[in-house]
Amino acid sequence: PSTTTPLAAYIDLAPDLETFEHAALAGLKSTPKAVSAKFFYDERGSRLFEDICKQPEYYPTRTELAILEKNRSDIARHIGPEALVIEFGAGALEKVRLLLEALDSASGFTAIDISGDHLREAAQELATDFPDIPITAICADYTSLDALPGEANNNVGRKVGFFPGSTIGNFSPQDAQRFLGTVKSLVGHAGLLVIGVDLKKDKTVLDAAYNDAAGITAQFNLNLIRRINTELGGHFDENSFRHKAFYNANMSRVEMHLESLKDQTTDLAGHPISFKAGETIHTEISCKYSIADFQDLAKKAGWSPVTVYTDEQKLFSLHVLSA
Ligand code: AVJ
Repeated sequence: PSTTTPLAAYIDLAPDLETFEHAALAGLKSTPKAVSAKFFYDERGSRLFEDICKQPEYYPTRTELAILEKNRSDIARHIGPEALVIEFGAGALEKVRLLLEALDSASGFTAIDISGDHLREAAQELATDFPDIPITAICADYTSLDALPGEANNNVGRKVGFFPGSTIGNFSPQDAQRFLGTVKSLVGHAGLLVIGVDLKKDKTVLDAAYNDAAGITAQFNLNLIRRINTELGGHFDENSFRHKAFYNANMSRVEMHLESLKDQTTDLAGHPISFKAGETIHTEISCKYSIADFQDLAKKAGWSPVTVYTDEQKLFSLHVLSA
């Protein structure tokens, strides 16, 4: 019979539905229309994102995993013993396994994610595979978390933020700087941050990565319309919108939009929302940085670059920063 190790704690700080309704309404009433990428991640959205990571065009996940695998003992040396690792936007928790295996002692691991059930399942599996490490799961919007709950503070060694996947790219550079500052205060004195950052590159590679041939990224993007319909009682016709993603070189970012295929007026909780044919809802930015640009941004937030790893093709970077 299989046995499972219980989580040290599951802490539910989930934002309520009202937050999504409020943000969706405000975003759809403004010009241009925009809804934050964090609302992609319900249970289905989290699963679709994991499918994206397996698509041949989507290079970030496998590249970052290879960088992590190759350099994890060096990273572990920087981290030292008895650390508490805190992951922001934890998802499937595949990457942190490589890190936890390399650390010969860790005083704990805390995973924070907005998608609660998904997080709980992934954290439970991790706890079972790493029975000696107390594992805490926090369901929360980490972009508005300014302190760790008490249970997540029982570390002996340093606190280490772990933010892989280039999720930092979802923030504008200005918001990224602010978030990096928040993480610095969360990890405190002697803290570290291990952060994955996608690198600037050829437009054709980026356009392909966000327009996979199997159409998974399109389904992921359109999942926002599903959520608006099922959770907020919207009346959007999913088939009258299409996925649109492209690299905007001037802004060094990939943009995802949902484009209306016709003039239409839809309804969201009694509010009419009108679209012109070709008008879009801006749903995501994914900012790309050079190594030097990202280090400059981190320095502006008070971090000191320790080291940076990359792959041979210079597709992706993994930075170690110290507080
Ligand atoms: C999870 C934000 C890193 O921007 O590449 C993947 C999300 N969107 N394909 C990214 C995403 C479309 C992803 N991040």
